[in-house]
Amino acid sequence: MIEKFDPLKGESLRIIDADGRADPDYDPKLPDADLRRIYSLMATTRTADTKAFKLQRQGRMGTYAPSRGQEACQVGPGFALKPEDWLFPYFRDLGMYITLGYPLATYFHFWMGNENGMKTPDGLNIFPLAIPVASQIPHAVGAGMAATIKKLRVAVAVTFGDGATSEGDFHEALNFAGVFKTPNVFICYNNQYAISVPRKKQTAAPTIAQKALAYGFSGIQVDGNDVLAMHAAAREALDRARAGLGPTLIEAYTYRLWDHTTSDDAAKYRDKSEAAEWEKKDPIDRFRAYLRNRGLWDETFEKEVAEKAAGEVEKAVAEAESLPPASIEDLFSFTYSAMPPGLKEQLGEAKSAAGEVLR
Ligand SMILES: Cc1ncc(C[n+]2csc(CCOP(=O)(O)OP(=O)(O)O)c2C)c(N)n1
Repeated sequence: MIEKFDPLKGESLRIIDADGRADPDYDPKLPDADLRRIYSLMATTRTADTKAFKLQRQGRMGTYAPSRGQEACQVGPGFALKPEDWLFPYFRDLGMYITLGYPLATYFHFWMGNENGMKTPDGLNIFPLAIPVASQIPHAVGAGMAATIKKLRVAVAVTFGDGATSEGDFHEALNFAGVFKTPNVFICYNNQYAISVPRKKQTAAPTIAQKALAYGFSGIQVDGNDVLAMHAAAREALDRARAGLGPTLIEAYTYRLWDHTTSDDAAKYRDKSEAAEWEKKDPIDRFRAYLRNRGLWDETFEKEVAEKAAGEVEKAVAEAESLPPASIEDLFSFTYSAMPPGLKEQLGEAKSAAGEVLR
């Protein structure tokens, strides 16, 4: 399927149309239970994301990067990953985390300022999320090369935004991936902005997907607000990676409905009418229409999903807030196994500024 959509011809994959009707040629034909589960995961992501935003405003969470509008491009591929695969995520990936079963309380704890929140529980192959833009992409390719050397039949997925594609790390990583035919799936959430920089100032190329061609492998642009399209594209790319057929770049064409982070004000650089147009393409509404057409959605189901999501989110917040808060040491402890003298000195300064005695 991936080869059928040529980014150079402006072709992109979309399965569910605006009325919630699926293209029978590309519908991945998931079992009903899976479809309902995907809806529930998207709804939980929306609920948790909204809660995180509010917690920041109440002073109960640090700076937070919201995922509103990007639930389909995160949950769709997350649902295609197998437990033995690896994920190298970045800071805007709540739906991935929820789909892969990362404890929400632990995730919230991270955004409350505690590095322990990035200690992935045993059994989950998720690297700590990257804040430095694009730095996770070479790491993912390295992991892909390691998997090949160890003859593991696993795929290694990595997520990043459109802004990351301007970093050297992106190009170096994709070049290695092409040359060494690594089992990577590169998922770019093209949400149209890198903070205030619009996509058209990021690259002169008409699509991000086509950048894969220069590195000798396939790229596909996908409607990132269509969860089935994102799932189908990711599933095929992950299967190909596991089978030793090399990497794929997936460009999820989507939109960040809220601010870049809680420290940003998108109204300063985006026209309100633009966001209003994208509100109409809400990925959860689209998938709900699809489920309704298939007789898999009604008000009772909606209520069940909403109550379950609210319950899980409230429980996670209570748990995260009961965990120990971050200490000053935590800000310094996680880069080096033995702290170099310069950092030790800064730790001392930070502690005395905070009125603590250096131990
Ligand atoms: C190496 C690096 N440079 C700059 C920043 C500051 N910064 C944080 S997010 C961001 C924009 C990222 O945009 P994009 O990659 O499109 O992802 P999005 O935030 O839109 O999901 C920048 C420049 C950073 N975190 N790391």
